[in-house]
Amino acid sequence: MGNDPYKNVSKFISLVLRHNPGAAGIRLDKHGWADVKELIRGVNETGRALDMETLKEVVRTNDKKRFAFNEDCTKIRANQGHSIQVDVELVETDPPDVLYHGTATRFLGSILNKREGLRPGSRLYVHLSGDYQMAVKVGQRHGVPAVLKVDAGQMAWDGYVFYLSENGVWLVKEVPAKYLETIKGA
Ligand code: HQG
Repeated sequence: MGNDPYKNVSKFISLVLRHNPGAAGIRLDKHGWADVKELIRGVNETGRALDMETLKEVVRTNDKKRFAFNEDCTKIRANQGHSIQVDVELVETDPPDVLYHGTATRFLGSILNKREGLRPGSRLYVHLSGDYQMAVKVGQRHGVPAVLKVDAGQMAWDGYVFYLSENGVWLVKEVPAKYLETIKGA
């Protein structure tokens, strides 16, 4: 993870494909696809070197498999994590009984005490993980990590729809506080 030679360009591509295509002067279609040639041209125009071979390596070696090509590699999109309104054709999937959400201890007051639950914030979905350790890592991005256990089985029973992204991230529109329990963090 720490020695990814493509980290900088990969971060920029994440920004472009999830949040701000205009940063590379491009547009996404309604399914979140960017034209590969346009993306390469646009990234180069920002002063970052990128060619097709490198882009393929970025996609192949990405630690979280964040990006996907279409079949003939003429289009590329982010598998999840968007803040712009796109439909990446997420697959509705029955969740396991338990999922985890990594956050920071400083957010627990509003999530649990104020009973706001988990909100997607600027993204389209709340991101959950089947793996506790991954949730700890996600939480660390925001500060002192806290991990919430999500009663996904009960949520599904109650009619909440879950999606599993191509790269294994569980997504749901919201998680009301009653389905949450702190298992790490104050
Ligand atoms: C928090 C990374 C206060 C929420 C990761 C989180 C993930 C609340 C933050 C993906 C709240 C939003 C997404 C409430 C939620 N009050 N805080 N009511 N409800 N929050 O970055 O889940 O590396 O948008 O707990 O691996 O941290 O980019 O979401 O702390 O899968 O591919 O508001 O990003 O993937 O932060 O991360 P984010 P996230 P990548």
